[in-house]
Amino acid sequence: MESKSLYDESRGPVTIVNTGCCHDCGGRCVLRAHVQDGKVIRIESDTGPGPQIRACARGRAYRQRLYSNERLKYPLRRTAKRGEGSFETISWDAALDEVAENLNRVKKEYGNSSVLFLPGAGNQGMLHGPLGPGLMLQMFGGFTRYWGIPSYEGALFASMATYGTIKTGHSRDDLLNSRMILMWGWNPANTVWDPETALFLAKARENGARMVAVDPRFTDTAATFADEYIPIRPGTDAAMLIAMAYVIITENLQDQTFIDKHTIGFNDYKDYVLGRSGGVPKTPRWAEEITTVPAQTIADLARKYATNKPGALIAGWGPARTAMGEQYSRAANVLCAITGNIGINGGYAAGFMRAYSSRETRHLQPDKNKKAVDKSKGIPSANPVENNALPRADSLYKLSGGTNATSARIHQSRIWDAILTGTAGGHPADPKLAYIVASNCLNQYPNANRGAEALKSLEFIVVHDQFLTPTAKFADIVLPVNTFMERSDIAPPWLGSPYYIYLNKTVDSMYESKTDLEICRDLAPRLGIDPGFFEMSEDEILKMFAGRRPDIDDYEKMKRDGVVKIPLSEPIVAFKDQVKDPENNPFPTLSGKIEIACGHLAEMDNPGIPQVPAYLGHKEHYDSPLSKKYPFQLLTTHSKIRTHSTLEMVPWLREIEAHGLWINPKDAQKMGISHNDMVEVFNDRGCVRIAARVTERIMPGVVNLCQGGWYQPDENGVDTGGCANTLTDDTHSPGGAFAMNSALVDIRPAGKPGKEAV
Ligand SMILES: Nc1nc2c(c(=O)[nH]1)N[C@H]1C(S)=C(S)[C@@H](COP(=O)(O)OP(=O)(O)OC[C@H]3O[C@@H](n4cnc5c(=O)[nH]c(N)nc54)[C@H](O)[C@@H]3O)O[C@H]1N2
Ligand SMILES: Nc1nc2c(c(=O)[nH]1)N[C@H]1C(S)=C(S)[C@@H](COP(=O)(O)OP(=O)(O)OC[C@H]3O[C@@H](n4cnc5c(=O)[nH]c(N)nc54)[C@H](O)[C@@H]3O)O[C@H]1N2
Ligand code: SF4
Ligand SMILES: [Mo]
Repeated sequence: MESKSLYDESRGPVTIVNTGCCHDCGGRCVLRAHVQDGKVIRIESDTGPGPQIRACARGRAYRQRLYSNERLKYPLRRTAKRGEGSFETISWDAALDEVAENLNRVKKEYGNSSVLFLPGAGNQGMLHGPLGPGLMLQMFGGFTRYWGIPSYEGALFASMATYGTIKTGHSRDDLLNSRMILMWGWNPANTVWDPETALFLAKARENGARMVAVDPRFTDTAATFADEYIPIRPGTDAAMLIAMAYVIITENLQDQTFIDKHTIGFNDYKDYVLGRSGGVPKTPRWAEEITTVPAQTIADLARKYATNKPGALIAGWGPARTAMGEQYSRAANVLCAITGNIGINGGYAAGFMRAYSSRETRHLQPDKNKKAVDKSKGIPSANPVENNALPRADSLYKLSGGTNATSARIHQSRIWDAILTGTAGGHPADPKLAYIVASNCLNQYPNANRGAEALKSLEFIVVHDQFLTPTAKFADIVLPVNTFMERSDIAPPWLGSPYYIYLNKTVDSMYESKTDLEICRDLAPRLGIDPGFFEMSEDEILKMFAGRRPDIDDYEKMKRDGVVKIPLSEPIVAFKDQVKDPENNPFPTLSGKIEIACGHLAEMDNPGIPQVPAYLGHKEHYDSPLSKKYPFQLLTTHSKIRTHSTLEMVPWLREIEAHGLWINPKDAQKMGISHNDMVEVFNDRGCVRIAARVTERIMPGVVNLCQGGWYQPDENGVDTGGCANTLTDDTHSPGGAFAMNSALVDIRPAGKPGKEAV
């Protein structure tokens, strides 16, 4: 398509390229790039029929990332100590020779398990990003990697334990059938959760649904959509959900027919809730002490949710990203079950919440791990290092479709510990070399100071990225990668709406940057690997991927349009068949029913993951002994101006919201801190110096530092870049949840902006 009118006519014609944005931000949106003389001069979004897949400010501001002067332009070799950030420019040949030399050497000296592969979420297209390097290293004889995804590991574990699947969601249009919507620790106004979510929340509100937000912060979502906002102390949600069950059970508001027909273990849960099996009755008064939510509010919400059916309890992942995160998710799932809100229009099962299956990775390779696991023989794997490793005893290995249960992997939060302590520390490998692709792991994994120490101890580090991130500063070799505007790809939506976007290459690769795939093509021969796959053209591979998806029937049309929206004849409702006809459609759990008490968990016999959901404390809980030393609970939420640490360098986005520590005026006043004053936030793991954002939008006793600020320690080791993970704990819950919203901290004033700390 050509048009000139809007533009300077003395220059060339303007072409509109249908492309998209595919960073890991809860979206995957249509972008229409206006290109003139080989340069993107303007970006707009979906102009097609609704519901539109509309880009947010981050995608629309992408020109400032594409053309940022901070982009990596050439391959770099380190010239100073790790982390100092001094590099020299070298040729691609010299860089790849050095990477290959080190890979070959480490393999020979220590074996493939010493090669640590750390893929990140930077690119969410099917083709570009870590896919190529992963296949290459697999052909090279394998590597050690992590299990546990910080996004959702707690929610996933709970979803598997309760329902045996992660497909527990409804398509968003079904919100129009809900009479009540509980937005629990969920902030899609910022985090998107598929681009049409805000539209359907707005429509549901117009439709008269009662909307309630439960969150320690008065979020943009609460401000925009909620009729009622309930602040809650972080990490205590399980107590509130269990007390809601108490009200429902003692007032006989449960859906007994549904419970009898579709669930097992209700009586075990009832015993726990009523205090018959140890402990006290879990009354609203009991929960008020723990959560700070008034008992009356808890009881009212329970009654309304149980009697205004259908109701959608949407249990966000933020509260599950806590030290005992899976208990909250399990308690939410069970509340949906005992009220019979599952398998019906307008209801919701909570759980992991995938609706449509477009994110499943069938296009890559047959997943051998989907076979039933024989514990004595181990898990078959395409990665030679993992082949036939036994399943982890703390995993739900008898169920297929959750986290890979192999004991050959290291939990992501323990990667730094594994580098520093290796097999002697109980880990499955002794990492010597890190191969890092599309990941700012130093910044994004918990406990960044420990991460820096770990990265310093490795023999060799190679990073593929687009910017010199805090992680890249620790690399021996940094390889410049192009952005999604400089290549083609297909991207499924973030959680699972029924569409795909096709990203047409918009401009040529800038400077000497390449795709991750091209890097593998050039590296493969140096590693003695057949570069076959890597020599296929982008178009051949994308066509092959699309061909393996039954819901993409016209590849060329998708490519032309930049998007394929799959029409639904009716809203997707998880477990509709199981609830309508249970005889012929068992739940994919071991019992075939919703497991309020989970048999697999009972076998584990671990008090940290009891068979029914429970409220459990931990070492950094609000009432733990450590809270005397560090009295504030720190949240590290997802920022509206970044996708994790990506887009940090975009000036337009920085104008939207300044990075800072959210603190309630009551707390700030006690310490003499005013808005914009510098503060130091600290605990035993580190210290961050940052401006205070004094706001009533966060409850007293709780502070928030959005994750993604770039780690930048000064000469005293104080992080001046505002990286939340300078403060977070590198351990995980018994079910694998990350403790990123469970750090205790203290705060001290550190002067006025621009002045030295006091
Ligand atoms: N703009 C933007 N969008 C994104 C991303 C991004 O980086 N930027 N990242 C994407 C990715 S990969 C993911 S995994 C998702 C993450 O999506 P979420 O996990 O939903 O996002 P968060 O902001 O971490 O948390 C959501 C809410 O939970 C609240 N919360 C935290 N702890 C507790 C608690 O203990 N109890 C209660 N009730 N609430 C709590 C927070 O205050 C926050 O408002 O977002 C995706 N979307
Ligand atoms: N404290 C705290 N920490 C968190 C979270 C939290 O809630 N709290 N959330 C966690 C979550 S949910 C997630 S998903 C992770 C995300 O953590 P990461 O996966 O590390 O995500 P990003 O920080 O966005 O870093 C991705 C990097 O990939 C680069 N990149 C983009 N596209 C490409 C490409 O095509 N090729 C290559 N080679 N590089 C590319 C970007 O420039 C960027 O540096 O962070 C986690 N960290
Ligand atoms: S940053 Fe996310 S929500 Fe925004 S345009 Fe890109 S993919 Fe869409
Ligand atoms: Mo995530």
